[in-house]
Amino acid sequence: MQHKTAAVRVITFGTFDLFHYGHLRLLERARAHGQSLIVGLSTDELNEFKKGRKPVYAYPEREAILRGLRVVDQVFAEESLDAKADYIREQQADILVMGDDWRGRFDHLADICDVVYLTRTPSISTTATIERIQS
Ligand code: C2G
Repeated sequence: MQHKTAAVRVITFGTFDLFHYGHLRLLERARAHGQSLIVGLSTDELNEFKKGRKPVYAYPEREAILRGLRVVDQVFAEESLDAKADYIREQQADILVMGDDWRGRFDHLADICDVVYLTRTPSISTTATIERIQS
């Protein structure tokens, strides 16, 4: 896809709860696809819907962590999994980047932006970390 503007805007989505190395690598690699990175941060309610539990860190804390990162330029609330096309248009994003646990799930958005799936960092996840601490 041709990008008309020089500054390519990358968008990604997630909860980023118990922020870890896999999250950082995903954001760094996403940012490397353009000149700015916008994160659609799942609300606490959306995470409960996705994963069946409240995030450990509430939205304002997760948002503050992301805003503190050099690679993140903008953060907004992702309230629905099905509103990606609207969010992409609103944010004027050129490329959607997601971890490859979502491979194929967003291919239908390829008519409004490029869609890129990145390999997940192995052996680390929020769920595994919660389980490890509990046991
Ligand atoms: N991730 C990764 N490596 C890991 C763990 C996570 O690359 N070891 C990536 C995920 O693939 C995702 C991002 O980090 O792209 C954020 O992960 P989550 O917070 O688990 O996000 P998720 O629940 O997949 O939310 O609309 C889609 C969702 O909101 C995505």
